[in-house]
Amino acid sequence: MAQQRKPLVTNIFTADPSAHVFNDKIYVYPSHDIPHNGADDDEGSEYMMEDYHILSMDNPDAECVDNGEALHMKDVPWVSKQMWAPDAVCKDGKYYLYFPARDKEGIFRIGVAVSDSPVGPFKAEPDYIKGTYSIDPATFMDDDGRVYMYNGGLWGGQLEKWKTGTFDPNGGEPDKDEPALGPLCVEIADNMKELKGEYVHLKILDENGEEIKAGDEDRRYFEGPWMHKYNGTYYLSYSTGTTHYIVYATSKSPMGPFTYRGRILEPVIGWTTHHSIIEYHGKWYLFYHDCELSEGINHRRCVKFTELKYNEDGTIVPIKPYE
Ligand code: FUB
Repeated sequence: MAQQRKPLVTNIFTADPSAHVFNDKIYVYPSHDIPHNGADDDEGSEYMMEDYHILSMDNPDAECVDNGEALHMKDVPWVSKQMWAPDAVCKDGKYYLYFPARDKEGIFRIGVAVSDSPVGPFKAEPDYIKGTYSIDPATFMDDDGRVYMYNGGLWGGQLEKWKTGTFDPNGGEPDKDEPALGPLCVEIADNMKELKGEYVHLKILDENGEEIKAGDEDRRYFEGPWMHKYNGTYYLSYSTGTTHYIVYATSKSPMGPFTYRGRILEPVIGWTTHHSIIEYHGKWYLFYHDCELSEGINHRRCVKFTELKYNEDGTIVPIKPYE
């Protein structure tokens, strides 16, 4: 039986859970952390993942199953290393796994792999999706069937190196009093293997309609975006990285601009925090990770979930993960 706020599986280390409901079952697309004794750094070199395992649960009370290896780096011709946080979409009976990894030049790109089953095995396209860069793809199918990808992450995720639109290995974050870099958003083409158009940098505004500044580390975007829709409003949620919160901003459009609304999850054990949000049979759930299973080793994480509640005005009730 899966228990809320407990590791979903303990046979492997898992992180970055992207949860979805397909055919009335819950599927979780996580990163698969590989244990090692190397040091941590600001580039995230400690996150050495090489493959994906898909988790599934018949319902939130059922046992969580590790469905085994669904895709391995050796079968993805364009990847050199670090297969990080993935996500998946189901369209016309096929499942598309979107995943970031470093290409042969060491630049993070997003690739896609296809399967007839939500748990794989997935077959990767030979090259990454043209026009993509950085990490943490989160895919969202709107009610009209259009599919959007949100992605991007600072530091190890290289987002600031693309500030000018081309890759600058020395590119840094904006100054503290300048607008922060927002996540990227782009529509995915009907064939699910290309982009429709180019990335847009999403704007996240404060309560005065001003863009959140790069120095506002409690609220600015860092990595790990997620999109969901609740009562017709688009909720963009993300990690603030250096301050370790999951926070959210809302809009009437999937491409914003978004207005910051508050926190969803207080810091967990470990440096990173990463989440997803789903509805299952009328209840809402937050999937997240921490390092409880490894007693605090940053690259040995475990995926958990808990119920998420809204207030009547559409704000989210903040979650304290250990209370
Ligand atoms: O798992 C590697 C990286 O750590 C992810 O891409 C980030 O979101 C953070 O969780």
